Amino acid sequence: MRLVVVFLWMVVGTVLSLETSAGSLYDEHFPPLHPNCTQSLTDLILLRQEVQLKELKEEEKASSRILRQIADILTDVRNSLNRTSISCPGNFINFGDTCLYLAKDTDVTWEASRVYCQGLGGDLAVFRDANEFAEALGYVKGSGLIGTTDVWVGGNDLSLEGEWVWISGEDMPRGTPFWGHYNNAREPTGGISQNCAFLKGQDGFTIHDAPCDWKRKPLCQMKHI
Ligand SMILES: [Ca+2]
Repeated sequence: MRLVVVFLWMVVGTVLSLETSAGSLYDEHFPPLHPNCTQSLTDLILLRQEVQLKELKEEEKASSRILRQIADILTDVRNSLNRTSISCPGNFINFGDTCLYLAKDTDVTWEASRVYCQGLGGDLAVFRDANEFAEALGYVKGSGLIGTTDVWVGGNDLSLEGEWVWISGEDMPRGTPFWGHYNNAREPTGGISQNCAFLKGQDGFTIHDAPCDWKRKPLCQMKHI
């Protein structure tokens, strides 16, 4: 009987010991959840969503940028097609929104040049800005003229000495790059004896003033038809 009691005591002791040991092992490998664990998990999910949203926004920005670039390219293509589809009559050549024609075989006075150009449906050329002036100069210089050739354009101070205006009614610009030099002085320098504007070949086809009854070649201009 005593042996049985001792044996049972040993079994109970072993079981209690095993339970204590198993509890320690469980706690060691599966620590209890931290009170903030749920909060941390939520924060992690939110952070991940925030990153994904940021990436989506960046992709959206890139897509918008590409669409804008495509739109710009299409606009350029359309403008280019419009330009090439614009026609100029006869010997006129397209420059911007106007047509130019240099009558290389005609030498007439300034007034006669206007009549000549008007007979073709235009008038003497005027330049609204430096770009138009540069385009016209490129055309004149590339026309195969000798360097001493002079060309009438549509500017004058016939109405009021010193008040240079285009035949279209606008004031003519002064200085560079339009007007050239004569005897180291900036044109116009001719006073009351020189009231009509021409492109002087010997001065890089810049504008000079001259007596209106001199004979030069007309640079005609007309709007697109
Ligand atoms: Ca004058």
